Amino acid sequence: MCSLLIIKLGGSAISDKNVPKSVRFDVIRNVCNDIKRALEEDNYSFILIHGGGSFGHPLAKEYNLRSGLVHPKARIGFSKTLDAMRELSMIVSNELRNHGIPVFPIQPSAITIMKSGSILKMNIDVVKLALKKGFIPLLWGDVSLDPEKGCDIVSGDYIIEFLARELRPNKVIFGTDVEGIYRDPKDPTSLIPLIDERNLFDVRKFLKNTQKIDVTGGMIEKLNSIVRISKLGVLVQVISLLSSGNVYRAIKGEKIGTIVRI
Ligand code: IP8
Repeated sequence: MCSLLIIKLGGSAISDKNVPKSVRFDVIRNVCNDIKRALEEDNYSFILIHGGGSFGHPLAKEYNLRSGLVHPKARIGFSKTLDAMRELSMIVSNELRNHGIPVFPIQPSAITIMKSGSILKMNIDVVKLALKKGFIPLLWGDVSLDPEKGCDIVSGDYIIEFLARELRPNKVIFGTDVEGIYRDPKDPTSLIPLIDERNLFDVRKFLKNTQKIDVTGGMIEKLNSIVRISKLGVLVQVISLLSSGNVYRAIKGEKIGTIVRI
């Protein structure tokens, strides 16, 4: 049976969050090489999800899109953010295709409705059929409509959680700009190799004191999402995309970064 893996290309790894619309092509190309290599060796199915990075987050913040259609120019801001994310996804899909990977970009804002901060509906029929027909679906953190407050931001992590619930992948790999989850992000020796129910409470406590926040939450929000995925019985691994070969290693089951098994 062919394994299904969902891989997140974190926005802070594939772009520089401090420089608007900046792209780390070297990081994207490393990921492409790793996926290509794995596909040449084995019969994997992949779904790729990328984050907002310096394309989505600054605009989402500027127009306060998590609060709904409240900013005087919220609709313009929504539309700008949507297109900024399409720009980034075009860059990612171009690179994947240049590496011979049959990517199928699927715009989340066209298939998703959010309500009260979570996904109310997401039509993933095309994602499922694309997989069956040998494509690699690519989705991304995006804007979304909300029937009550008007709009919201659908984080790539929410999309992953939704897909994990529906498709029960063999593994979810979160590619970030750090080696994994740390007890203290300033201390490189404090990487946590395994999070399970024995240390989860402590890890949550450490992260509450040290996290960085973006419009869709910081590491603690990510950890909550990871824990929910892990509770479905899906193996989760958090790795850095900045070191080349890491995605390949994680696909192959090497114990790098942080493994979460609750
Ligand atoms: O970086 C956020 O996606 P994330 C998407 O996966 C936008 O949380 C538009 C800010």
